[in-house]
Amino acid sequence: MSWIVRESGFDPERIAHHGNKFMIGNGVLGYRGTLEEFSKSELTATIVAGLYDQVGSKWREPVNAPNGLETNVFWNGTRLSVLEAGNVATGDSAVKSESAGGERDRSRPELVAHEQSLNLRQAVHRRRSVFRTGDGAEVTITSERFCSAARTELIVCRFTVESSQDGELTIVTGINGDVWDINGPHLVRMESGAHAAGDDATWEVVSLTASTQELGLPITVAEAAEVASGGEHEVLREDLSIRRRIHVRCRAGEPVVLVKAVAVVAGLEGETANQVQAAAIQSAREARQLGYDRLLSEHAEYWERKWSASDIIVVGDDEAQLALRYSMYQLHIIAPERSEKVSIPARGLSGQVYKGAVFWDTEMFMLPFFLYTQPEVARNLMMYRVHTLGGAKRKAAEYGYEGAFYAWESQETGEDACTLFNVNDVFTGRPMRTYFRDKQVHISADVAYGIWQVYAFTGDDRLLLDGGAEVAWECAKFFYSYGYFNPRKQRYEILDVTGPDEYHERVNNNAFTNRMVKECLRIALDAMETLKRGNSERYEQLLAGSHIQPEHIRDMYERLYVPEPDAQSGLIEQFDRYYALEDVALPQLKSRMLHPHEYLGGGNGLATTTQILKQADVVLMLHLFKDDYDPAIKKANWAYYEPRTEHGSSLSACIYALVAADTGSPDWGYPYFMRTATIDLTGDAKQYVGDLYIGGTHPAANGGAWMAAVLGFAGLRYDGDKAVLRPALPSAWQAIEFPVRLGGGSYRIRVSREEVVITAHGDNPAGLRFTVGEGELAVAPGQEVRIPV
Ligand code: IFM
Repeated sequence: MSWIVRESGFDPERIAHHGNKFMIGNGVLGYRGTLEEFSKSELTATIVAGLYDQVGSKWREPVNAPNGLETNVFWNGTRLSVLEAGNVATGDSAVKSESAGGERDRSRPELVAHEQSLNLRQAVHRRRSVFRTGDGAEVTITSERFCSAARTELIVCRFTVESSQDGELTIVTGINGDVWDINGPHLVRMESGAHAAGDDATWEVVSLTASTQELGLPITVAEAAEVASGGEHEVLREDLSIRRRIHVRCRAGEPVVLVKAVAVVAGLEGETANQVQAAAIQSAREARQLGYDRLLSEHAEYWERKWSASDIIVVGDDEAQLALRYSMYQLHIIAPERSEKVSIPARGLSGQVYKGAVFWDTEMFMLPFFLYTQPEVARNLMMYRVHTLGGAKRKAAEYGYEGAFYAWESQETGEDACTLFNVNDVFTGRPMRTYFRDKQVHISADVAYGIWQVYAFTGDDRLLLDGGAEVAWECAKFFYSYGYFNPRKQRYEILDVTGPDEYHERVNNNAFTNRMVKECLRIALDAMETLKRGNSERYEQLLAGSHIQPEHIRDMYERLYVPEPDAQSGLIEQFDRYYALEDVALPQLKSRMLHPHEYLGGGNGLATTTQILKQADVVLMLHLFKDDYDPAIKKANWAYYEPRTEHGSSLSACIYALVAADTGSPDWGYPYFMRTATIDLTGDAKQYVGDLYIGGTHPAANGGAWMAAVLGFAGLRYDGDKAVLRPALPSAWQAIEFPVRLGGGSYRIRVSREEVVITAHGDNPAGLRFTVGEGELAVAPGQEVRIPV
């Protein structure tokens, strides 16, 4: 049961939310959970990872590929669509669409049942809609689709129509290039093609090829479609689409099955339009030959492997179980398993929101899931930062600094897609000056931190030698040039920054930022030592000609000011003079709002003069550097900052869950965990900032849910040498069980109220030391160890 996410009934108000909730993907393609009869008005989208375009001076964003799954059904000439059905009669949110007199319009089909579901285990989306037509027939449409994990250019769909009566069935299916864009249109020179498959010209592959406006990158969507029982076919071409009309005489009780294999291939590595087109057509043809069942079973095999590396069992809490699996599902469908040239955008592959850009979300919120379950993906994510170092160096130079200042919103080259005016004022419609791009300097420290995490976890110095050390070094140089040496206090300070709490821009000595910078400097020094040993030539090159040398970085590391807990209260001030701001309660602040979407930060935002923060800031620091602070300090700061936190970012709640678990108060943390884990199930997240639509999926929260469960409630930590388990299960949970990869070995860990059980895989290269409670033990390959708690 806990593998299925299901919604019954059709509510037009929930189309956009369901588009996110029922997404499928394979890390290369993301396909929104819309229905086959939907078009751009319902926000259909096929997002290709790493393919971006800019039209004129509009925002640069991901390209939405032509929709190859579009399918419309006509029963005796009448379209069967949930959008046009006269009456909906299922589910809590059923919509009654009746004529003015309350009478049903009998000429229109009636939607008598509708359901959408996701099978998380196999990553398959299903829909079932039952229509009653004017002539009394009951026609059931079912579809099943997946983005193949085995063939990552492929989306496969099986679409079935079955009727209670004989009738004329027309299916119009094909590729629609008239797509939803926020800042498009991105695709030009669209050309359709129909290609005979071998000797049998009836079942040809159809294709749409186009190129992006800015870089002229080619993309082809090719579709092979087949109705097992045959029928009459006709190809229909329009300017922006190619479809086929399939006419079938339908017999009562005999399903008509259409199988579609849609290949989406883009020229990301310099391929020509011809090459891209040939590859897409070839892929669609091969898929057609293999058939739906083979394609599904090879796809499902991949997913079995993903789940065996990551699935978590929560005993005693079905809701949490499903939400946690769903969170991991969302991460799996966007993970770049086979590419180190792309990372994970803040809204995954769910559309063009946030410009498809990669934020610090990846390093700080998603990376741990991959580190502990699929370290090779974690390495890919960090190699993306190595490949985009050029963009980061250009950004630092643009602002007059040394080293690497990573993009706040990074796309494929590392150039910053973040604009200086990133939010619109809802009152005037005018763009507002925001300082995300210029002042969230912590991004460079977050990147270095991520690189070090991968190195420390895997114990493999290749990432450092393959460019990771250079990244860390360049980030440290950036901070050295950005920092300020206060001669009076004889310390380095970091002035004029924006920390995680974006409502307070341009502050001095943000505790989180300063602590992260300190860590970055340490990482750079250590990473450079590794580089010196592994590639002394490169080490010398990096230092040659630079006035910033390791001794400068060391000096800054040693004398950098990091705000300390107050001796009496234990509180850490978020930034200089934070306590001088108005201490208003959150509901009171909200009562001052004049518009539900008004932005609380920026120049005049209501929160800027108050202590209300957008998201975890000091508390995030306490989570990342947990060994540096006593439990009493963590508790005091949690208690102080939580009521002042709006949780206006989806990155916030999980951190409060983690720190609550860390301080032995898992029940405090549980509601924050649930909020994080259900964010894409409920759709209860901020949809607007100013007038900017920010809806989509929330991979950082998905990663946060995993962190809260495994690092928080199970209390697991691994520093590259030994693992520590300090469980703090919430009352609702009897046990949690999960697999992890630590130090190159595979382990299964079960934490219950009575005991911790650690099982090491027989093929592990070596044993590993675990600390559980007060005790320490070594777990040898193949060994199962039980420790009472
Ligand atoms: O990176 C976050 C930021 O911390 C808050 N605003 C949204 C961004 C993307 O998730």
